[in-house]
This record gives sequence, C-alpha cells and structure tokens, in this order.
Amino acid sequence: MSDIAAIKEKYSGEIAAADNLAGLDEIRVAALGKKGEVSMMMRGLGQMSPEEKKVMGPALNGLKNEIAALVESRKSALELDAMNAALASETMDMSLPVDTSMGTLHPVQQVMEEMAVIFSDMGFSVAEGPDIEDDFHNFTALNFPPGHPARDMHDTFFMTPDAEGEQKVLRTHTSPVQIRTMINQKPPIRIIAPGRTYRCDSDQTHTPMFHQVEGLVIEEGTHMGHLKGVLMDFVSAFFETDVDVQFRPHHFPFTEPSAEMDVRYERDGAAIKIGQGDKWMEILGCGMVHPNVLRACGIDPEVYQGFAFGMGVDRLAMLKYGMPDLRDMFAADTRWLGHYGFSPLLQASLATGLS
Ligand code: 2U9
Repeated sequence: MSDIAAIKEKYSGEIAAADNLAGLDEIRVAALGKKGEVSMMMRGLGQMSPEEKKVMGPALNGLKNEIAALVESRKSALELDAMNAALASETMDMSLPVDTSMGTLHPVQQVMEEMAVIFSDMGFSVAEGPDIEDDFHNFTALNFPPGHPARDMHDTFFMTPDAEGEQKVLRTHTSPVQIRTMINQKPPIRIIAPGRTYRCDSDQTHTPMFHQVEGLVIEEGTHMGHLKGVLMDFVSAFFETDVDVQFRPHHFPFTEPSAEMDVRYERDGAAIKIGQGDKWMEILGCGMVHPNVLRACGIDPEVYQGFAFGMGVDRLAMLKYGMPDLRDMFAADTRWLGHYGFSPLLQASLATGLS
C-alpha cells in the first residue's frame, strides 16, 4: 500500500509541474499507458492471492482514477492558459487606418447587392439554386415546347449524358430557381433570383457566362398593375433619379401577356443619361406567369396569379457606372477593378445611398 501512496505522490508532483500538453501526455502514458507503471501493477493482480487481490484491486483502481482525474484537470488548465496567451497576443488595433491595397467589390457584385436592397425593401427575399440544371426545371416547366430554339445545341451548353442517359444543362436563365421555389413553397411568394447564367454566345455584347436577376410574385389577385408599379419603383431607385418607362408587348414562353420595359435616355458624348431625353432603351422583360407554368408547379391558375421579370445585370452595371466594354468585366484586370470596383466597407443601403 505504501507503494501506491508513493506512486500517487510522484505522479501528482509531475502532473502539477507539467507546463505543456505534450509533456503532460508523456506523464499520462508513463502511468496509465499500456506498458505504464500503474497498468503493469494492475496486470500483477492475476498472480496475487484472493486476500491480497481484495485489498490491492480497489486500491490500484482508485490510483488509476485519481491519476486520470489529475491529468484531465491539468490538461484543462493548460488549454485555458494557451487560449489566454493567444487572446493576449492576437489582438487587433481597430483604430488603425484601412489597408488601401485591400481588394474591391466587382461592379456586378455591387449591382446585385443594390438590386437585393431595393427588392427586399418591397418585401422580396433572395432565392438561389444550382448552376447545373435538368431539362424539366430549365425548359419543360417553363412552357418551352419540345422543338423551341432555346433547347438547341447552338444556344445551350449541354453536359455529357450521365449513366442513366440524362443530359443536364448549364442553366440558361435563373428561372429554374423560381420553378423550384413554386414546387417547394406555398403562395404568397415574393422572391428575386440573382445568379450566373450561361448561353453559347460570344461577341461584343454577349459573354458565354452572364448574370441575371429575375423576380417572381405569386399571390391571389395580383395583376399587371402590380408588376408595373414594382418595376417603375425599381428603376427609379436603381438609377437614383426619376425615370420614365414604357412597356411594349413581347413574347416569352413562360409569361402571357409578356412585355419589355424601356427607360427614357439621351446620349451626352460618350455618356448615357438615364431619365432624360427622347430616346427609349430596353432594359428588362416581364409578364404575367403563364398558366401552364403555374400548373407544372402544382399551383392552381384559377386561384393564384403571378408576375415575373428578368434583367441582365452586366448590362445594367455598364449603364449605371459607365463602363464601355462588356468583355472588360470578366478579364480579371486588377487595374480595371481598381478603377471600377467598390469599397467592400461601404454596403449598399436605401438609407445611406445605394452607391
Ligand atoms: C417563372 C416564370 C416566369 C422571368 C422573365 C424575362 C421576362 C426576360 C431576359 C432579360 C434579359 C433575360 O438576361 S436576359 O437575357 N428575361 O426578359 N424573364 S419574364 O419569367 C419567369 C421566370 C420564372 C417560373
């Protein structure tokens, strides 16, 4: 028994003196590891007489538990010391000036955030979905007939067919996000869907990847007047000035009736002034959601109506911030980003100004 008291005293001293986690673990292994001192003594129990075992068994178990508890409590103390040392040494002086070499927000990101701020003020929330879509969500549910040109190889990026022969596509618009929302949520629905979209198109005014913001409202009794009101408020907030608009009839498979919305503008040298002059420029498409689209998502068109709209973010960013060439947007030139980029510290807000 005196052995046990001596062993306990030895390890208590060593554990208390341990000043790092690795050293503490070495002590634990020396006492309680497979070949540790206490473990070896416990193995010796087998050779003892029943009387000796009755005394030594509980004594050794107690020793083992006491050493384990001492190790645990020293471990917690060392971890706390390490945390306090890190907190003391890793402080940051928040009053230091901002590092001016910090990156900037890309104008496309800025414009998407401005749009989210404007629409969230009107009660919309932001919805997202996958870039790789199936035929149903990208085309069929949106009332594209089987031979529609948008389904053509020349317009759409098709993926290699999978093991089941299913051929996915890179989404050609963000509309599949609205399809998924309508299938998964009950009306009333009020969402915008910002994101990347893809089409086989590359020239001065088209890039194979571009950005859209689309919107969708599904509510009993909603009509074209609500659509016009939302979009008129949107453009004035976005261009930060009063903007005249006109709606022209158009055709989309997913809306009926459909329209394009133009804004009044004039040219001033190389600059374009929105809201002034006597010219009209198309900036977005819109319409009432086609009954076939509502039905494809399990929504009864006799009960619910909806309106939707869609716009190209890259073009709107160019118009608002006067960037002359679409291709510069995706050239990843840091000088261009330094000139047209936005401070990541200034968040778009209706109260403090969008830009
Ligand atoms: C659902 C139902 C209807 C979205 C809409 C447009 C009109 C439109 C283009 C603008 C420029 C795309 O980036 S662009 O090329 N979009 O004109 N988009 S209505 O309509 C929907 C969407 C989803 C379920």
